[in-house]
Amino acid sequence: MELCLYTSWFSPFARKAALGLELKGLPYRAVDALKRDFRPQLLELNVRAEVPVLTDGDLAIVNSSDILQYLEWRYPEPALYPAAIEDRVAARALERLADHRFDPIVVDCSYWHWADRSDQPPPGLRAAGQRDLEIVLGRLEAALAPRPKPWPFGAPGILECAWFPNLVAVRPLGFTIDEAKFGAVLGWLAAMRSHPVFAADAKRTAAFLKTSSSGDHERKKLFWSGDRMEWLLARGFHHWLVAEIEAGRAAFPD
Ligand SMILES: N[C@@H](CCC(=O)N[C@@H](CS)C(=O)NCC(=O)O)C(=O)O
Repeated sequence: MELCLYTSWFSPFARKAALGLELKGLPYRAVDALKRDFRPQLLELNVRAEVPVLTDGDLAIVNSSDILQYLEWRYPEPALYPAAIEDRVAARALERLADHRFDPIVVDCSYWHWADRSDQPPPGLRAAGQRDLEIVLGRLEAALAPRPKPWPFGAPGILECAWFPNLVAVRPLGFTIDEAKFGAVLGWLAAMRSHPVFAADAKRTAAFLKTSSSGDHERKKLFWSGDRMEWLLARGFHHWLVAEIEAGRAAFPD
């Protein structure tokens, strides 16, 4: 049966699912599902029109965490989850930290680097981003520091899949990660960067960014959902978001 990943090499969550497939050594077909002309088909697979979606024969699995869990059930070896139950709980908690706290900050601050817009970020956004990234990285550092090196749970798995795509983007986006404060995080990032699966992922995304065009992909209207809106609202950027909506520059899940 063919595995097919509906993806975008620009999406941290789609890359997370792809990394899971690749760590398991599973061959799959990749479809660029955020291409404008693919939208009707993507809506059939996922009512929210979000990537990633994995199909395995007749089964369609939506949502990156569900995809990693499915892969583990269906193709158990090599494992993406730690063996010990308490480590599984810890790894899932750190996966959620990446998905729900880290991703919104990185993505919300990234728009001025790739979207089709000529303005500047709202005043204070980047400073709020740096401050909150440090809070989240502090939590990650505290969790990683006492654990084995280079892989906190013995081998790369759900933790690395969830963190790598956004963590590798932090410095290129102009944020700082202080070596004195975040030594365990930076050592772990270096280990991922030199692992063939993660190195290939970073290369693929860089190549995608060079070739993708606003003709093929939406770059004017930003897609807003859940935690990415929550972070903006919680940090007082609600007026900016409302202005984006009123200017017709916001899209939402159907
Ligand atoms: N909770 C979902 C989030 C997926 C998500 O936010 N996908 C974004 C890309 S990172 C998306 O497809 N957005 C639609 C768009 O940009 O048109 C997951 O973990 O898979």
